[in-house]
Amino acid sequence: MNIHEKYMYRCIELAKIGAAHVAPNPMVGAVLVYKDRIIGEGFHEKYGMPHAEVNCLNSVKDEDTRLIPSSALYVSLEPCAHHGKTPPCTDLISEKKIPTVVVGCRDPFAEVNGKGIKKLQQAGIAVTTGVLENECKELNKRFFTFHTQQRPYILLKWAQTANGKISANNTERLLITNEFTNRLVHKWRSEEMAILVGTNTALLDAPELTNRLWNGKSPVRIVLDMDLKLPLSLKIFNQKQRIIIFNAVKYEEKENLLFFKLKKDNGIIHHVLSACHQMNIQSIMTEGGAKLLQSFIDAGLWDEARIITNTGLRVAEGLASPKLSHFHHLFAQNIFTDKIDFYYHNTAPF
Ligand code: AOF
Ligand code: ZN
Repeated sequence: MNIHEKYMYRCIELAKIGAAHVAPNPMVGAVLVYKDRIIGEGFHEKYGMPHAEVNCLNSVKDEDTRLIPSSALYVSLEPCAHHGKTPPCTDLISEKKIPTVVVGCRDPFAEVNGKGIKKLQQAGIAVTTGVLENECKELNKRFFTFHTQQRPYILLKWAQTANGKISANNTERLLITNEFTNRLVHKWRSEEMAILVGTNTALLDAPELTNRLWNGKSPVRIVLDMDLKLPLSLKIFNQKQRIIIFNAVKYEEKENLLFFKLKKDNGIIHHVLSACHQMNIQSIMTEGGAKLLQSFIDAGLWDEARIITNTGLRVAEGLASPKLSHFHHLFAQNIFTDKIDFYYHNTAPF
């Protein structure tokens, strides 16, 4: 590991502390280094609040401020050049007379996208880019997918028995995963902006789709109910969190319920994703059912899959789980008899 990478890893570590508080902004970390000594550190802590660079420079001790014009600033994402909720970081970097900036990766957000690096260079600052570029992009895989593909990052999740069934052949809900895994799944829910299920899952499983077994924000709930068949008495419609009901009947908004009308044709998934993009939903976890998951897979519209297999459970008959294709297996994790396989679509994206 070279010296640039060492400090960029620290930026990534810092950035991660902002997880769950900064979306739809990216997680960003910054480190200020004077002669191989860190004199300032910061990260983007909360959406709408100061950027990593600002917090990093504010953290410099009084006795070290005179060193700022001789230091190098490391930042995991290209410094912004636009006026958003906060002023441009590039201006601050120039004002502080920082001579060297090392950037992890370019910001894909249209308002920045290269303009930050250009502005720094025009101010006579030496800029090095692409240090741990893949790691920095992966850190913000949701943000990158949203801005480069104009759709949310799609995480598929399902649980299956050892013989590949996601439900038994009766109306009773089949509980596949153990209580530790359930907590992990709720943690995952807290990390995504939205959670999506189809009509049958909403009806038969009657889930609440909140992350009540974990801390933090619950995702926005999304249900596909084209013909508005679901009774409003279902738990999913409670007022605990916002719910978007994609349907082909009406557009109506009341309190936490948004009925969003879509064209009913064979491009429904595309319509859902572009509506989510319009609503600034950066990531979606799709929890089922099998048909809906399979249509995402078949359309090639997914980024990551987490499949939980209870290796100790078999049912004689049941609904077959979806079949993943074009995947890259990342790793597996075991929680008692539950085995969780993590996959990326195609090869690792970054
Ligand atoms: C940075 N450093 O720490 C972050 C950046 O509305 P604002 O002002 O918060 O700007 C949000 C945009 O700024 C966001 O979409 C992304 O392009 C960039 N985020 N940039 O220089 C940071 N979080
Ligand atoms: Zn900024």
